[in-house]
Amino acid sequence: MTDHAISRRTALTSLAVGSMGLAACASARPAGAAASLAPLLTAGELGYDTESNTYALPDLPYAYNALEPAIDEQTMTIHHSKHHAGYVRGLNRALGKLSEIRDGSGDAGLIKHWSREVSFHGSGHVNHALFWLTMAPDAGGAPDGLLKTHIDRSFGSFRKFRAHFSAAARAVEGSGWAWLVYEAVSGNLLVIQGEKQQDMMMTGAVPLLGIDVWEHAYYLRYQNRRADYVEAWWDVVNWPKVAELYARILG
Ligand code: MN3
Repeated sequence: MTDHAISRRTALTSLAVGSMGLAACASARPAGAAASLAPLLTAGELGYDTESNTYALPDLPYAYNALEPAIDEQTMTIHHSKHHAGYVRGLNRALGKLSEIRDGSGDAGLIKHWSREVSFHGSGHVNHALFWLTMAPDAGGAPDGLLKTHIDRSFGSFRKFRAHFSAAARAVEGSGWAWLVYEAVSGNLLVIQGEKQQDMMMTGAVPLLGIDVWEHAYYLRYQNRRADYVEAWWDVVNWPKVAELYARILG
């Protein structure tokens, strides 16, 4: 181990996990890991229509009650049909307003506002599309194959990864997400926190798996008990889908 690696590991160990925004053990890029990033979700998975250049709310790949008891039917229904739909609507609206500004018919003074709207609603749309796809009924457990190998390499073990991820999710301040992301330069998998839909994200890092810890994601069933929601969520993580997304990134 190099001095650099030792000092990095020492620094990481000294961090309180609860306040950790970003951490991973040092490791070389895994064999086969591409340095450039391929698109993660497909146009179909994002409801993108080339003709109209707009996004539509993708259907859930399962019924609203399919993730019971971890996530209840009413929460899923409102979350998908109201909250997620709102992000899609907000993204299309903001893109339209920016198009009007380019055409000269819009209010150029609002370019900052609509740009921020694209960031927030666009991230909200992608985050939720990814969230639904990476959950499934009768799921959970642990990953296998290449993803398991790379989780072990980046975090020490699946158990350590899960503890780190759960602690990050519990500790998100206010509304946000905990993410498992792939960072192409190092080839490491990292756990990071996101606030709102896009704040505190890491440029170039590609999310593979995230948990929505906005109160709208759990409050009906769990009220203030976010930790219980996070624990139950592991039972519905769709590892085969996460592995599929990881394979897309590695190309
Ligand atoms: Mn949400």
